[in-house]
Amino acid sequence: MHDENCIFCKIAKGEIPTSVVYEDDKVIAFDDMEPLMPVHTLIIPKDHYSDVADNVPEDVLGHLFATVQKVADIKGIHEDGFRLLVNTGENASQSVRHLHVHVLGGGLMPRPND
Ligand code: DGP
Repeated sequence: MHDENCIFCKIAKGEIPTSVVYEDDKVIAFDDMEPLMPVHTLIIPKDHYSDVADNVPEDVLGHLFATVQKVADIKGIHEDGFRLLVNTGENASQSVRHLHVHVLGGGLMPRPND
């Protein structure tokens, strides 16, 4: 369940130094290297799935999203609110083809159509 050419698989295996926010046996959360907001953390499954539509088992999806509130608590953004972003495929400009959830917070974000 790993792709040796995938940068996020390398992060999941601890092969690349990363600012880890949370980790357990199934997921790892780490700070984005190009933050768009004061808080910008990525949550990934440790197993490799190219995106959210890559036949990801429901328990993996559930665990991934259950981790969101842990990250929000750790980062102190739970109360004020935050945004989740899951870019999927070419039209969404997904640049890393390993499923990841962006957790963005720490300030007011305009609605996408504003
Ligand atoms: P996306 O466009 O949804 O595929 O976003 C991928 C994000 O991953 C982008 O915001 C930059 C981030 N990223 C890419 N490579 C690395 C890395 O090696 N380390 C960290 N911390 N973030 C990375």
